[in-house]
Amino acid sequence: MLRTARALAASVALGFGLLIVPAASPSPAVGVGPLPQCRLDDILTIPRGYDDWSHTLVDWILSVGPDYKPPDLVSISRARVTGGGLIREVAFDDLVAMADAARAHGTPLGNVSSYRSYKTQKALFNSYVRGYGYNQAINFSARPGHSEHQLGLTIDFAAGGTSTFVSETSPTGSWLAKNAWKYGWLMSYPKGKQDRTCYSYEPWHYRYFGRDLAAKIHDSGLTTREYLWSHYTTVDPKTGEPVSTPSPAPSGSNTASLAPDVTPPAPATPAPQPTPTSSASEATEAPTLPPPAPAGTWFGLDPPVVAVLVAVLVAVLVLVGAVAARGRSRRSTGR
Ligand code: DAL
Ligand code: ZN
Repeated sequence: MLRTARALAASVALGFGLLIVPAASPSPAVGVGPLPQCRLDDILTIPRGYDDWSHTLVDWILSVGPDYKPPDLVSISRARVTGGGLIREVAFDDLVAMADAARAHGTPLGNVSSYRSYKTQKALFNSYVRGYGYNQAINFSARPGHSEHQLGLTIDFAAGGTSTFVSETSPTGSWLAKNAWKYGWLMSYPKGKQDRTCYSYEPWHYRYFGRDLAAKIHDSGLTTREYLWSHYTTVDPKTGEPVSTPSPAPSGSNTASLAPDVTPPAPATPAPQPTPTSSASEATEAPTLPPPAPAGTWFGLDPPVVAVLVAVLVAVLVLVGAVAARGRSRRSTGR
């Protein structure tokens, strides 16, 4: 019995031990830099005109607001990328070129999720909050208004014909990591850079910048967030006030093409909000998928849950072994 108790304690300890386990670049304004710390806020980003697409920044702090909906969304399947969904027409030709090159290499592209409206992002974020809790969800899902998917310039890639996010070790993910920048696309949340991007590693999430700007960002070695803050973003990250720009304003940053102005929503609170349902067309074009297994989870389960499951499993195995051994010992002693 003592042996069984010891084995049980060991198995529980083992369980918990596992816990350890081709658009021209816009003329640069002078971005406000230095890079602000990751902080949850709801400041309207500047610039955010629909013509400012290549240098509009959304992150933990900056939002495009609920009414931002790009006017030129087109179907991704026309680029012979599987999975449906929508992308801005400004990104379409380079998506076709990249998809053709990927196919020629033997690694055709698929789309898991692309344009998402404010409403769809809100439903998605809230579903993650329900599944993982607010403090985890903010590391891998943008709050509504803060997602690059709402810009209509972003694709979460899969291998063609599948709906599983690529990893950088998969043939398709590795091809993208090496070549996407040549076609104007960059991975927004690379490995080991969460202190700068605010989000955990997403080897499938690529945003379009146009070939010129993507090449500059790629060559700089900076993350896209760092580059945009230091070169183009002209809003004070604390006050939300515009910051004056001594050099020529970025192209298209005049008010004529400014996306709808909105009152910034109230600062985020940890309380999850009720989930609205997506419209049928959004559901078709930008399906809300079951939560992926974000970095730091095992098969979609939180580490503490996995640890407890493993501990229970090991304990059951030990108990079964102990009972069997006892039965054998009784038989051998004739009792
Ligand atoms: N997963 C990224 C951060 C998004 O929700 O836009
Ligand atoms: Zn994404």
